[in-house]
Amino acid sequence: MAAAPVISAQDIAILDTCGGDWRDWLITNMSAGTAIEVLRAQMVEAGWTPALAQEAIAIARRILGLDDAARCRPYLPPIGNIDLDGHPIRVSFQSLLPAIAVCENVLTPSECAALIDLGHAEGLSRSDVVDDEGSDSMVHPERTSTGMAFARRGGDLIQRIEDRLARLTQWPVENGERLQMLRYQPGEEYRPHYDAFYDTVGGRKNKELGGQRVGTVLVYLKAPDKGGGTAFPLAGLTFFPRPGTAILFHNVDAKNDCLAHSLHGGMPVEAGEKYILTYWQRESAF
Ligand code: PD2
Ligand code: ZN
Repeated sequence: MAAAPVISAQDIAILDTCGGDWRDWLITNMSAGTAIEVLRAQMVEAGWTPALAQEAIAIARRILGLDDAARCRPYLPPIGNIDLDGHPIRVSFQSLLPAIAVCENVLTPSECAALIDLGHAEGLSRSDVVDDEGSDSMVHPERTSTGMAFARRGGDLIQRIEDRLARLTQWPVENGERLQMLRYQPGEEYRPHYDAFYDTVGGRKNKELGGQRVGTVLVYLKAPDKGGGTAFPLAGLTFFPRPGTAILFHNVDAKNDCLAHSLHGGMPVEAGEKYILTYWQRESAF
């Protein structure tokens, strides 16, 4: 058994620098796997000096027994403007539990249209889900969209988008699954679910190569006329599709197990059509 961490009175005093509530806040969000840069930015904004925030973060990590590997997950940029080699992106929303960032203009209108055309040219079929019993995947009433998956590095457009999403999240492109394009017609939905693999026969089999699905990027390509929002029921959040806007979030806690608060779903489309690009990011290259 690992030795219990040694926590001194001085450590506790540092955690309580800005009042006792910060200790719970830090431990809760760190257990949930929130990226350290995000925690640090919030603390500094609330009045912590950067040095003390860094020390408090290190103490909380020691209390939770987190090693360096536990910290690794896709970066979620804080609210503000980003320039990715001349491509401007606006981060307009951020939450901590689960860690979510909403980024506008991740794809341009012409990229959205080109992806839809390319997806259709390759052909759509009924979407599937992971089979927890062991076979690879299965059609299930919880996911009624149609869709397809683009080959990794499959052409200039796909490469450019994979590279942009990898740069935005500072997560290796080799860890990304194939980009999937999904189409939802009226009545179609993806009921609330987790993107992370469970500890089941099927989940463990999927993790053999590439490990856990630590992050998800959803990019809206076309908005429906009504319905079709992406909901996080345990966080009380719903995002409505806007073409080009991406929702980035973490699926796992600090130990890379499925994070309860990451429960999310695509609400039924009520009128029109919704198109979305899904990019699941793994723990390691595969
Ligand atoms: O289409 C959506 O809004 C949606 C919601 C939840 C897509 C996914 N999950 C997914 O593809 O994982
Ligand atoms: Zn999902």
